[in-house]
Amino acid sequence: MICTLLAIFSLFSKAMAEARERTFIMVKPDGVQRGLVGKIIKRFEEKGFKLVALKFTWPSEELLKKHYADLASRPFFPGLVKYMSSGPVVPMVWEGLNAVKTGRVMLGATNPADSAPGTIRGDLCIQVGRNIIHGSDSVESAQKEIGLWFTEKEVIGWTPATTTWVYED
Ligand code: D4T
Repeated sequence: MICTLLAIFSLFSKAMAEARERTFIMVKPDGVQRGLVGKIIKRFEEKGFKLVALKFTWPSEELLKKHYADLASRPFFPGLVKYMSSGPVVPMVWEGLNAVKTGRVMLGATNPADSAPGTIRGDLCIQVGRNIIHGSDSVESAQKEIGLWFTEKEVIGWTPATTTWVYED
C-alpha cells in the first residue's frame, strides 16, 4: 500500500517537474520592427504555456557574442551579431510540459524556406538571416540562456488559474 502511494507520488512529482520545463524564446530585432511581438506572444499563450519572464531591451554585442558563442567560428557570425544588435529585442521565458521541444516545433526550421506552414517562421518570415525569433534547442541551452538574459528575481514563479484546464491531474 505504502509502495503504491509512493509510486503514485513519484509519478505525480515527475509530471509536475516536467511541466516546469523552461525555454528561452526571443523576438529578434526584425520581429520587433515588423510589429510581430503581440502575435508571437499570443501563439505561446494560446498553446497553454506559462509566461514567467519578459523584457524589452536593446542588447549589446558583448551579450550577443556570449549568447551565440557556439557559432563564433561560422562565416555568418559577424553578420548575425550585427543584425541582432541592430535594435531592441523581446527575450522571454516560457514554462510548461516539453516547453523546449514544443517551442522549437512552434518556431519551425531555422531557415524559413524549410519551415512548415503553421509554424511561426513558416508563416511570418522568408530568409534565414531575418528569421524573427530564437528558441532554445535543449534544456541545457535554455538554462544557460535564461541565466544570460535574466536575473533569478526576474523569473517569476506563479500559478495560472487555467492550470487544471491545460494539464491532466
Ligand atoms: P536561433 O538560435 O536564432 O533560434 O536559430 P537556430 O537555433 O534555429 O539555428 P542556429 O543556432 O543554427 O543559428 C543561429 C542564427 O543564425 C542565423 N543563421 C543561421 C544565419 O544567418 N545563416 C545561417 O546560415 C544559419 C545556419 C539564424 C539563426
